[in-house]
Amino acid sequence: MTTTETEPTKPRVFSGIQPTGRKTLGNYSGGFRQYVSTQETGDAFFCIVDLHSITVDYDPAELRESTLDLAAMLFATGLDAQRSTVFCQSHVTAHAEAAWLLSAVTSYGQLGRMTQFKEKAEGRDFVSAGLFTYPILMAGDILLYQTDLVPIGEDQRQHLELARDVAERFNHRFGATFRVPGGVFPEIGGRIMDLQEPTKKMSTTLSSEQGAVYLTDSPDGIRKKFRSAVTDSEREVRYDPDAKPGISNLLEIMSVATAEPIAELERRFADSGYGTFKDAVGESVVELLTPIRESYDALRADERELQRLLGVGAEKARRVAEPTIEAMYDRMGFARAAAGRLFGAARPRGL
Ligand code: AQP
Repeated sequence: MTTTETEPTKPRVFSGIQPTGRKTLGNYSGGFRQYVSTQETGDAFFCIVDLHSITVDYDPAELRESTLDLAAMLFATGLDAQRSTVFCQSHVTAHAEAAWLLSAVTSYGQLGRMTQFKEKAEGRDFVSAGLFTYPILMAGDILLYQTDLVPIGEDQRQHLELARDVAERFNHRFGATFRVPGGVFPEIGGRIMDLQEPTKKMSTTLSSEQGAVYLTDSPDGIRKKFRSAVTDSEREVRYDPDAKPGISNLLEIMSVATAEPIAELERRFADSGYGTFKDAVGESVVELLTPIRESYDALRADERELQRLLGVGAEKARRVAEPTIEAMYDRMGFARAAAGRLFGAARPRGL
């Protein structure tokens, strides 16, 4: 084990993203974009959280494909396999183990207050137990890596709060074991809204085709979606999320795409009609996403290389997670095999 793995001098960064559905501009803004900027400053781990994907109805064949889709998208948006550890959650069994152990210090009441659970459970005939316990798995994902910083969008704030509570409860009950992580939220674009229903977040699973912009949408498809984005009748390009959610969302999106401050955009489009403004927003997103889509297509075509990169990432992730999961078992009072983990590489003969 190298020194950098046990005593990181840079902050440890961790974030997870689900391999379900087509990734949206919201995921780009709260997720991908932040991963790339934090990889520059921290010792970064980015996890394709496939175990989370089975908490809602899904197709096993699609999960396999979308895991590689997401790996390609993580590299296409700028993650560098030399600098960041990119891996798949199910390749590191400590994640599932940590979730079970942490369930002992997670309150049922707090899980029931998670807004994402309520939103996703609403109106479904079948609500899996996994959808309810999902935040414990997420807490384990983060805590296993002794994480300092978690780059995420606003919708994950409540889940991160739960992870912090779980870490503190475990540390209090069993002795100091985890770092208590902090969130990194974008100043602009922490919650990109649905283009058709701008009071709801742009969502992979809940948005309509027209309401969400997908990272692999064609340039013309993107332009059309922005042209038909819902606004208001006032015709003034002004940032006011409460009174003007549609226009404010478009201003945030254009600011994310061009890195121009919102105030500057307000000035530039002060005398333009909504039509001109919407076209400009659409064009800025086309410019942002075109090189990403091209890079994605090239990377996605080489499955063997993607698998190789995920293999390298998993190996590093396993090494880094191992001391934490061992400490958890130990402090919780489990009798461990003298030669190491019962079912790990050091499994004693005869067991
Ligand atoms: N609308 C959003 N605005 C800003 N950030 C967002 N994120 C998601 N939606 C927005 C951020 O993207 C990262 C990955 O999210 P995820 O793993 O939860 O991916 P997902 O479930 O496929 O994405 P959705 O769209 O959030 O799906 P639903 O609504 O089905 O759960 C996270 O950092 C998240 O904050």
